[in-house]
Amino acid sequence: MEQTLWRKGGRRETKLPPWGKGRGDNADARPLIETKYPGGIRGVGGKLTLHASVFALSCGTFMKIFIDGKFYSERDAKISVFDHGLLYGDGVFEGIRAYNGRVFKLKEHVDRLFYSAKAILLRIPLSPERISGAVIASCRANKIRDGYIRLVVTRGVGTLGLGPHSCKKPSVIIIADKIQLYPQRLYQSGMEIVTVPTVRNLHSAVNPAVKSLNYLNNILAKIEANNAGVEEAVMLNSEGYVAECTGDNLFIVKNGALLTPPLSAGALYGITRQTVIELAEEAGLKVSEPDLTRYDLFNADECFLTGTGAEIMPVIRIDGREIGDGRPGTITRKLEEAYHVLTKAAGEPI
Ligand code: PXG
Repeated sequence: MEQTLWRKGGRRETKLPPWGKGRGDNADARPLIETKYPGGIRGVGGKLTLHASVFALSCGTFMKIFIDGKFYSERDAKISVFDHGLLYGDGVFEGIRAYNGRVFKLKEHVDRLFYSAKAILLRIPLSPERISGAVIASCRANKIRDGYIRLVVTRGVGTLGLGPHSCKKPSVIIIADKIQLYPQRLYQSGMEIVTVPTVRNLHSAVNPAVKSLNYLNNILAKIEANNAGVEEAVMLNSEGYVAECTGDNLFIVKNGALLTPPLSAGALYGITRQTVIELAEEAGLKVSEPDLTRYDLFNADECFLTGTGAEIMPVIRIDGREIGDGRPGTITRKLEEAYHVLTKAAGEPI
């Protein structure tokens, strides 16, 4: 099958609207330097190539963490123990990547953050444009050109008791750091995964489409995978259909076509999932979203996982069954290549 998955990189870039001072109200925080960015920016010396905290200890420099409009040194970046994000997991988050001096799919991540917030009746105190600006400013403040940005909105400080009405102001936190979700060798060899007993949350309970701070469902499945000696878990929904993995969406290739569980099966509306669907369609591959069973996974020609953190991870064994010939598949490899070409060239300039 001759298919080209190459595309010329480069998406239309939009300029971020300028934005003024943040509205953060942490009483003891001072802007590090007054700039047009909220709370000011101060770069750290050196390139963050080690895990940031190790780097900080060895070099005496610390990450700059954005909290409610101001940058704090990593040591001083603290939120209240009365924040309902901590007390109840009440809040939403995003995990975003920067490549080559650009923030990849920034608009999509910020949009999803607002959708998650709307679903849990959380009013984000900054506009989408300001949130986007704060993400860019955080990358600049930490000299991040390639990295991982954790964007968190908590319900804010309240009294003990579940009711969110006592929380007057949600907090916006941005950490710009590095991430290595899985060992590099697995990208070469492919990963083994297992199905785990913990069932994906019901839509009618905690909807998996909401990227909330309440990730215990996924964490329990992750623990079960790790107990079985593997890095990731296939999570089934209450009907026994495949939903996704704990932090990645799942795809299979069968007879040259791409299949991935529908969002209604309990999958997150993954931004990498969507990107891969678009790349595959551009390359002329047929993509469908049917309900999938374990049987479908076992008899797939290829399987791979997608996620902002994971990128594209080939899967070679599921529950002891070899997938295809037990090696990363050719369509998987071509999609990986196309994804890397795109990430190098597209995104919001930092
Ligand atoms: N499913 C779940 C449950 C996720 O949390 C994905 C799929 C992939 O979606 P994106 O939009 O990234 O293609 C996610 C992504 C972290 C972290 O530590 C975040 C995720 C997964 C693992 C770790 O920030 N979210």
